[in-house]
Amino acid sequence: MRDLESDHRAVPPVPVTPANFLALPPEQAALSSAFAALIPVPIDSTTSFRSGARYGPAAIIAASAALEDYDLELGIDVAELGIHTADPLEPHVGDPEQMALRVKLAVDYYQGAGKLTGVIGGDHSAAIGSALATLERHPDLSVLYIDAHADLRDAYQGTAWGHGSAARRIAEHCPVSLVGVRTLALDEKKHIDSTGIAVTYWPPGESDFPQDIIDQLSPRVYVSVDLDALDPAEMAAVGTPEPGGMRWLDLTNLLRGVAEQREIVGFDVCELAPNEGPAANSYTAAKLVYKLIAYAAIGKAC
Ligand SMILES: [Mn+2]
Repeated sequence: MRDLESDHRAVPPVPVTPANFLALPPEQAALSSAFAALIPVPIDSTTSFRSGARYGPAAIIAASAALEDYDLELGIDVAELGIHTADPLEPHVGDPEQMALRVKLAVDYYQGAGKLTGVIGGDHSAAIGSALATLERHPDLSVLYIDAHADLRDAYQGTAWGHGSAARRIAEHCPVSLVGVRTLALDEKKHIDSTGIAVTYWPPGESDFPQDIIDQLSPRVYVSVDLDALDPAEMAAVGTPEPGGMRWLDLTNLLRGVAEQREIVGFDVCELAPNEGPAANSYTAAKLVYKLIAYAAIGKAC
């Protein structure tokens, strides 16, 4: 009989698929040597239309096993960077504010270990704690908030800490640039007009995309992505799909430009509701997480 007590990495002597992002072997998934740490946040209790974003993190991690480690665009092996996948946070379903605090503490923990920290949602309320933790570490931070919606409601459905208020809560503390917006409430439009908060509506019209957006950002940037910013043709599996959205290359060209001209110091990718659309959408979401890590890494190198 083998002694499993002394064998903390007991695996059978056959190939296995590790249940972490990119299905990395232990040496590439270890926190100590990883460039990035990913925190799954499986919440959707503040979702207003189609729920199911709680299944997003698991679907993204499962789909990521099919991604190639080598990134053709950048010419780097993303797995070589080292990516640690944390255990999923336990949802606090009693109080969205407490959940935001829980995310903030978790992000601060991994940032304190020197890791590029990414949150995998879950609904977009996960961005609040993540962005605010990053702001405490980088007081000159600005937030690039990519979303079909403005998320500027002071409160919605009885909470000020839900996904409809995420940009509003963050913008109370640091500059926010909204990108991709194509639907909003009158109160949100009035708030934009009275505060002058930067919004790039979609499509971006005559503006110099993406440079005009990059020019709005401070040297260190937190990137928050609600996947509904993408057009439903490429991303239908979201709680609130909105036609007329960004295409994959619009989004990745923007993010690459930000990484080259600024420093990406944290991010979230939220709102995948995998049961609401094609399985291909989970793969797209996983690839976006992968691209954000890769862009942040090459940005640091240049
Ligand atoms: Mn949205």
